[in-house]
Amino acid sequence: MNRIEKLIAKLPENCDGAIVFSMTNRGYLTEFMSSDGTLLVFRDGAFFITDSRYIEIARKKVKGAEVILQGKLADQVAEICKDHGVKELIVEQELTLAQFSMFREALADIRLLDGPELSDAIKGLRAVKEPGEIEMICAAQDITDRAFLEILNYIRPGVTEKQVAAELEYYMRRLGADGLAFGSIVASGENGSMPHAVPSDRKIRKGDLVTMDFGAKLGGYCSDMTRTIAVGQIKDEQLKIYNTVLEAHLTSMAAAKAGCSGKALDAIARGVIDAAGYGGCFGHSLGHSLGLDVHESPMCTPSRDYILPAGTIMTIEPGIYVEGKWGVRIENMILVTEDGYRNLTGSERALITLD
Ligand SMILES: [Mn+2]
Repeated sequence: MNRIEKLIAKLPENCDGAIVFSMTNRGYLTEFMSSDGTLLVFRDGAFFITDSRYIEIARKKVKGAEVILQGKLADQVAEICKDHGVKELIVEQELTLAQFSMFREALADIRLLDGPELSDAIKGLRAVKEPGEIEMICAAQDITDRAFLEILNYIRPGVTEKQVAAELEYYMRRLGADGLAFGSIVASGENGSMPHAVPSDRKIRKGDLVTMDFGAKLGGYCSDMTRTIAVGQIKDEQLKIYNTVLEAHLTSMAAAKAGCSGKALDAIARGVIDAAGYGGCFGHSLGHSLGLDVHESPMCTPSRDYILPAGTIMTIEPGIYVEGKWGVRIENMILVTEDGYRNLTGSERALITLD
């Protein structure tokens, strides 16, 4: 079964089909990425409408849908629906209000269902990676790991966070990345207490911890890793934080297995951090899935209980952030399996100290 056929099997019974408009959901289902396009999925077939910029390549690459050149989109969608006797269509929750209004106006005779069922069905498909997707994410991570080794030769007192980010990104591109999975984070010294700090002109100094969170994109797929390294001699408290985060990372990861609860894994990591006296210093979730997007469902979070299926890829990324002082985060990706997990990140996790 191709991905569109898998979606058809999961469509709620009360609808005749679905409109998939958002970029990554469309890209996932058709296995063709484009900034423009509309996918109509009916029980008896699917149609992918796109404009002249993509039509030639779409005709070669789109899987499981008939490719149609875009004219006046709203009229085309209405006509195709009429030809197929469609009365009720489910739309994604990812649509903007403006897009939803456009379809509602164009499809006056059709009932549009805007519940979560379509988005949840696609999330469920995307959560379980196919072998080819796992291979691509591993290849993206291999580039990311190699870029990390390279950057260790570049970091020294006096270079700025922005310079480190630029070099990291250059290494990833040179090693074959198509682009970045997300804007790289390089946070040194006191900037390390902000989990999503933007690289600044701050110069790295002796005694700094430097957190780098980055990932390559390859074939549409993201990788994601974080390492905190030390430059020069660090204080005992910095080392204690590092070792606590590492223990939280290792113990929560060790409990990962298909069918386990993401909330429970988060609680294991949070328990280690709280017990070391850093309660309240780990504000974000333990981890997230990723694929075509850098953040995907499911998650390991205290705010909702997700059950992790076999074949999902999760990040495990606990951190401790002490405002105005410093921060540490260690992030690997794992493939969740029936027996446990497979670690997909090759880089060293023991503290690396550069002189
Ligand atoms: Mn991450």
